[in-house]
Amino acid sequence: MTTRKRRALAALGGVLAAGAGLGLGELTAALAGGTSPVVGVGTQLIDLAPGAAKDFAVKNLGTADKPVLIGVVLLAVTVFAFLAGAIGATAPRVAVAMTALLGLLAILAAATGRTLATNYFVQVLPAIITLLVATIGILLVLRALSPDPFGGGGRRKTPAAEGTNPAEGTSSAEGTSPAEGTSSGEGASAAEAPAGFDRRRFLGTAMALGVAGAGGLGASLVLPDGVSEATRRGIKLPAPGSPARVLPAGVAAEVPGVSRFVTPNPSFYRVDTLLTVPKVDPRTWELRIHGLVDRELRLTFADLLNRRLIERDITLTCVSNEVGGPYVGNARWLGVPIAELLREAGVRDGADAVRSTSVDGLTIGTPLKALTDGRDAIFAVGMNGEPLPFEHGFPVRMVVPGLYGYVSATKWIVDFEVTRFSDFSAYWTDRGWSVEAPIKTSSRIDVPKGFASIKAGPAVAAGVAWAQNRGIAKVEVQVDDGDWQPATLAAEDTIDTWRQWTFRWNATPGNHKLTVRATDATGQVQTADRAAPRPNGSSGLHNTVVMVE
Ligand SMILES: Nc1nc2c(c(=O)[nH]1)N[C@H]1C(S)=C(S)[C@@H](COP(=O)(O)O)O[C@H]1N2
Ligand SMILES: [Mo]
Repeated sequence: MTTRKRRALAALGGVLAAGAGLGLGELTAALAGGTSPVVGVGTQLIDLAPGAAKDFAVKNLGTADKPVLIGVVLLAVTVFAFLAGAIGATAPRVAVAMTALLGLLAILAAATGRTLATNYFVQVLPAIITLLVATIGILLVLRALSPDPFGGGGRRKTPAAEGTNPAEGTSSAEGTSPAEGTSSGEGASAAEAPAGFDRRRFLGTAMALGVAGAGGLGASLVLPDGVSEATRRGIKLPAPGSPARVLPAGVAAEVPGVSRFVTPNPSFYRVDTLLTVPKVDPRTWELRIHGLVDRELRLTFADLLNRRLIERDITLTCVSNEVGGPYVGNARWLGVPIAELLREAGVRDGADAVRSTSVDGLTIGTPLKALTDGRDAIFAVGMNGEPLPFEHGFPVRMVVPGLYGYVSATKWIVDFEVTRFSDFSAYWTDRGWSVEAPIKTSSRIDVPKGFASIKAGPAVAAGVAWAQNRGIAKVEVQVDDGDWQPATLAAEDTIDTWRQWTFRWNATPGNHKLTVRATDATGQVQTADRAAPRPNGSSGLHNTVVMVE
């Protein structure tokens, strides 16, 4: 067999060996828990990525950032394993080392990644399986290609085959490779021997690895992970002790194209750092409230449901939202007032912050004041009349009116520690975002869409404005460089919800620019100063250009 052919087969074998390692590693993760090798490495990439890269992903990939990242990890592994195998055709030790390195990286990612897994061994077990299977796999592949891969037989080839094949230009250097030192003495005597390729053995090995890889991956995908959607749907939420206000008539600007006043769950924006959505079992879920408190509290999901629940309409906003952007949504939340639990726990003097942690180990820091100053900060169990969707933090998340999500809205929460800001730093603040981040007064034009063409004559623009925990008092629109003119405000639901507005104007032919600005109920006018989302939220005025015919 030519070196070229052996290289191709070895490369294929390298990919199959890595695939088998990943497949059985993923299967182990699905069966025993622990960190999935692919997700573990991907999550580390997210955590290590420079802020700018992350901002780019949030902005340009949106929710697709997660499948894209998993795809990138799989592609990188495939390319690396392909190279490892190809190199292995002539330098088997390098191939084994490279393959083992893949496993080691997965172990490293699992061992150092964010996690709350209490059993450290279980956490790294899937990656250990990946390492063992992939390494044994590549050894089997090399054995099938040559009965004695490390003894020198692995690189036996007839001088004729080597010399005449132009595609093997690089092979001239191979004999001098330090990895093959032992083989050089045997080269000549073995030259006329066949390469030792055992076709049946190779096919058998390749098939076994392929089945392990595809089977393991397939099974890990179909195995139920965590609790099922049926279980979630089956949860009956109690009626609130304090219902949300009945939506006042006229909260919605009746203009086609304006955001719905209540954002339906399936279209509610989603921002988090997770590659796979946790499916936490509410039967075993527990929230620990501790730290600078007189009494530590431990609450089960049933404990929460048995308490007095309040229902509130609250608009959530992401700090990453650009001016005019989509990362804002309004929902009807059901939950337990955080202030009541803090009172029961008894907050000690000196505390000024809460560090909350999600099931995957992500931390969020929230000012204690925002949880105790009378606003409706809750541990939410319901969203728009159903248990929280998995994507939005099932079974329990925090919702705090007036603060950006990254400093308040911990999804899949499991730990709540009363502490001091000076004693910790949270996930996002470690990455250059502000420690405290109240939501900036903002407004957005929903219709007309940018560069829409409309007919000359009476026209209407409409959109939303928000200044949670303060309320919107006024919205104004400017046509081109004209005066600021008042828009008509839709009815206010609460100061914690966005408010819709409409603006009627007389459109004259030509291109026109509409600009919007809001004033909150404290009298603060939305600033025209442009700021990027980092470090504490975008600012500037949203405008849109329309073509009037
Ligand atoms: N566990 C966890 N909670 C989280 C996040 C996260 O990455 N992990 N992201 C936060 C951010 S940045 C925002 S804006 C909100 C978004 O909530 P949503 O996805 O339900 O809209 O969740 C917050 N809670
Ligand atoms: Mo966010």
